[in-house]
Amino acid sequence: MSKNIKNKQDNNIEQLSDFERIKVESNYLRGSITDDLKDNLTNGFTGDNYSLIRFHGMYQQDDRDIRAERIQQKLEPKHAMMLRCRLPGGIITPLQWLKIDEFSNLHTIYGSIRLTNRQTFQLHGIFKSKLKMIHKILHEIGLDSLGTAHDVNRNVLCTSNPIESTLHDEVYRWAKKISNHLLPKTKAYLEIWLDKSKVITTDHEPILSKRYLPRKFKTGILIPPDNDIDLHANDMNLIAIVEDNQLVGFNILVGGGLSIEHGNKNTWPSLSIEFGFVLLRNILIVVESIVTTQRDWGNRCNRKNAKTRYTLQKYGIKNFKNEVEKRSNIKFESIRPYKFLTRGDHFGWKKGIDNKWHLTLFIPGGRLLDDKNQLLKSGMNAIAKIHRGDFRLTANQNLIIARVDENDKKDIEDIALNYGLIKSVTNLQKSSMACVAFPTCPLAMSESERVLLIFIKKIERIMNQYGVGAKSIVFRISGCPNGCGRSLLAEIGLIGKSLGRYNLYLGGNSIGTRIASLYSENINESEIFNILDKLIKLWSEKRYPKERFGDFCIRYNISKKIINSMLDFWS
Ligand code: SRM
Ligand code: SF4
Repeated sequence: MSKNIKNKQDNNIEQLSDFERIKVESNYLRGSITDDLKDNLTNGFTGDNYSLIRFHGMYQQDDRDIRAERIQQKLEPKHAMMLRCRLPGGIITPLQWLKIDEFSNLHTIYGSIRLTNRQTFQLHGIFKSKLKMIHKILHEIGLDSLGTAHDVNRNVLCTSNPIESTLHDEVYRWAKKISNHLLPKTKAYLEIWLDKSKVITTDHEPILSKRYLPRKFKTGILIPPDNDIDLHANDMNLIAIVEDNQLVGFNILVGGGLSIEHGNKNTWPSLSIEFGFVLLRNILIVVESIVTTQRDWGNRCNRKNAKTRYTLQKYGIKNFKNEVEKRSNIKFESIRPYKFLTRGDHFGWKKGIDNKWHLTLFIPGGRLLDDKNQLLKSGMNAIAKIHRGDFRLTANQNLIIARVDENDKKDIEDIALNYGLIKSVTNLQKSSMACVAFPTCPLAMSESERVLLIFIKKIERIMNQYGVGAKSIVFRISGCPNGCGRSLLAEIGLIGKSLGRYNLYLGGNSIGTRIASLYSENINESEIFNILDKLIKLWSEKRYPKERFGDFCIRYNISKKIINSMLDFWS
């Protein structure tokens, strides 16, 4: 297909993005990946395959710390892949963990397991020659990485709060069901990575189509009052509604998203919009209809405006919703009452209603790796060897040792203490987050994960100085405006501009239902902490009892309250 073909859905004369050609010509995501795997001359993938491997859950990267040096030496960049596992709702068994842990120790450059804020893990630094090995290992333990990247429905999130255990089980099953329902149906993954012989039947993608989606699509399921998955980062959200102790259905919200482009006013973040309530029995068809409407109406010319929030803006919320009702033959009922009270994880030991215990651990920057201070990775390995429950990865890059019997509690706690997995953690640390950024992320403009603890310490010093050191502020950093660290939902959010320089956003709230606004642009570290010094001092002096920093910033007109993000965000 030529890229000059008109985008028929839009009936305009814009050119289709080249990604559309790649998808359609890929033969259901096969491309010539198999040929590239046989090519030992390079560690990278060529042409369209560079993009196509993303549908299979891998990104080609290179170590940016040594990129310039290698260019000087006229060497190819040190290509290696990052693999992101599919783990709807973030649950993984100890046995699965041990296998992943072993692979990361033996066959990755960095030796780490990186928990992501979408409840899964990434392995960074896998050479091309080891890719089939990791896919085979994943398959043997019942996992895969299909559809964790690119233009499909991504890893489905699910509230990880362990307290409501029975309800959690039921809602978690929905996360898996939706993930499976929306998964690419192509056999390409099995053929390429698991050497399954080519299946004779023709491929068919009943939901995603041969063109797949116009852009990434994100889904989350929540159990109020927790908004631990940050619903407003997702294209589609399902809020569990419980009546008479029974899950009866979900409120559906559509169109959240956080990424922007510096200076591009045609991009903006958006809260997810309430569509209505749907009974359990109708959930799958409604979910599917939302996805197919976005599939058919989403912008396939300009990827910057291709996500669901832009489709809603272009066609109108009412029209989009009517189309979903038409396709599903289900009418949305009025939204049923729900309320969010918290967003962060519930650290420490908590008892579930099934008498099992759950231990939530704080993992700095989501990175499991041994260093001289903490043996986080070895500690998890030791726990996995004795644990008889499971692990839950949270959407805040932390980890829950879940379903622990009373009898095993002490042993697990002893290991966690010995290896530094339980440490005293400040309130600021608990509500902080950073994206990966350097050295692996090709899009990073500034540091993020590697400066997280340094920045936290500086903010804590200021907070202590003004007597508010024990308070919590949601603080987040992203290394570029893609905003993977969800900085635009923080009370203090930093977004990278260039090395050492950031935009400072203020005014999000504690439960993640308000978008932060730009306070200061392109500032360096010392400017950031000078500003925060003044503002935290003011907050400590003028705040109402219990008033949070983000709320104070709005009340004091330090930051603007964003009501309509499309209009307000850049004004
Ligand atoms: Fe992200 C791209 C890491 C959550 C918005 N993100 C990337 C890539 C793959 C860079 C790339 O395209 O080459 C990063 C890999 C870095 C590395 O070396 O590992 C990356 N994103 C991450 C993770 C690991 C951040 C983390 O520290 O946890 C998260 C993985 C989630 C997962 O398991 O699937 C991650 N990314 C997010 C979120 C937050 C969320 O989903 O809750 C966002 C903002 C919400 C949203 O989508 O609006 C986000 N990532 C992006 C974007 C901008 C997309 C857009 O709408 O324009 C990109 C760039 C792109 O897709 O073109 C991106
Ligand atoms: Fe990379 Fe930017 Fe995402 Fe950070 S926000 S992981 S720098 S793409």
